[in-house]
Amino acid sequence: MMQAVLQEAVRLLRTHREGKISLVSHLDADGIAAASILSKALDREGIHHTVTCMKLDQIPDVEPADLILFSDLGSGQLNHLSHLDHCAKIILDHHPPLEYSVHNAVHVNPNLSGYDGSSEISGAGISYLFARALDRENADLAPLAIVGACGDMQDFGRLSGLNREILEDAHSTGLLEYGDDLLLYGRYTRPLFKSLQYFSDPFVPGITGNEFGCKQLLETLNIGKKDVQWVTLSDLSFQEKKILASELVKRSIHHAPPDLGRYIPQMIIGESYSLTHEELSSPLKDCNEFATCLNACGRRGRFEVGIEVAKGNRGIYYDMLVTLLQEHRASIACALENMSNTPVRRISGLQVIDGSGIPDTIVGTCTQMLLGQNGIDTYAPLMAYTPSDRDPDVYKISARCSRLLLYRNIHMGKAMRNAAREAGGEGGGHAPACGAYIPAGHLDEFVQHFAGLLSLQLGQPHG
Ligand SMILES: [Mn+2]
Repeated sequence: MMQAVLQEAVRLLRTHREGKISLVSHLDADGIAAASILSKALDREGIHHTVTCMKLDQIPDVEPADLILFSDLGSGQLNHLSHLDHCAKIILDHHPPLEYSVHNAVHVNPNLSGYDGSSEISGAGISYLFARALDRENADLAPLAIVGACGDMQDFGRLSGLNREILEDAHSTGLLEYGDDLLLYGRYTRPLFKSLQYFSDPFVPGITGNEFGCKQLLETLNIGKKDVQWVTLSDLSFQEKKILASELVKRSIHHAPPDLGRYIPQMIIGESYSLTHEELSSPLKDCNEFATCLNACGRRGRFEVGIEVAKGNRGIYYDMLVTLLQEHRASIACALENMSNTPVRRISGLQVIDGSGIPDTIVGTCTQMLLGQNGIDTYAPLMAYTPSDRDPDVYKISARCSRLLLYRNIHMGKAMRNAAREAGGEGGGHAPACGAYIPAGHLDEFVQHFAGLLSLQLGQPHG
């Protein structure tokens, strides 16, 4: 089904190959991975092009070209493309499409072909399928599609659907390996106690956010150090990982709501994805960390650095990426510090925090990290708002929840989309992570709607 429309997109590209071509992608990890795949594929065809990554609210500013390829955005913004009616367009997106007809466009979206774009394939994945339709040789770009899927948190449990097919492509090129492991962040790059300290979904009592507790546990279990040096998760033996995993499972099951306890093990042990050709201590080795690096480039306003590195250009670009990652982490740490005394309001089951101290580019990440801190309940959704960079009369909204709540069939992205529309804004996203832009005067109305819709999803009384 999707093959036909992919072929149509390939033909459209070939007809315009001598014209002015621009790539427009989303300014997040998935979007930057998507742009990297497309840019590399066009380079290989000898097709000149420009690349821009942007936030969704910048789409009305997209400049005309003979052909514009949109990746990881577009489907939800079909109503904002009318100024580009005269340009040929290829839209490669996995977000829910608007029912809106666009002129002069080939629209590739898995949701239109019976797939679930929220879990089965990312924007980078669709872009990869396009690149592969262009030339089978582009199969070596499959690892970047996995990075994009990780960036969009589609690796929950394990990659499935079209992502699974792409994973097999990536594996068969020998560029990626996967297998079960503890789902700790910093597998190759962080001392084990740090990986534990930052592990927050599910919340592990005495471990999450507790450096001393992490060191103490590792000492008790007699793992985590080689001679006097801290090791990383990847240095542990299978047996050591098993001991550590069962301790984490035991502790978090005690803390989790009874109906969710049985899902805890699969949150702690699951599939991890590593790139075989990256150096062992590189933040590009693990696909999830690679995604963080791309995200950091985007958030720091330097998406082109992420694209160069993803396309395989290292050296100076790699050094810049590492610096951007450090700056990104420092700005998050600073914002979290500013937020440490901010009170949290409860509206039905929704926790709401005024995030005015947080730059709008990292409000999502900060919201994620606030779960389980400062008395914020890990097992209830958290929403933060902050003035948008672009327009102080508009609020940028971000919401996050534990992925355990997905087992109660929460889908915050859908609730966000509907509540935003009701309040005269725009929003949407994934089940455990989403965002919106809301006119300042409609914030309270939006929060009420959003809280109400979440209560309905969770089957709780609202009011
Ligand atoms: Mn995406």
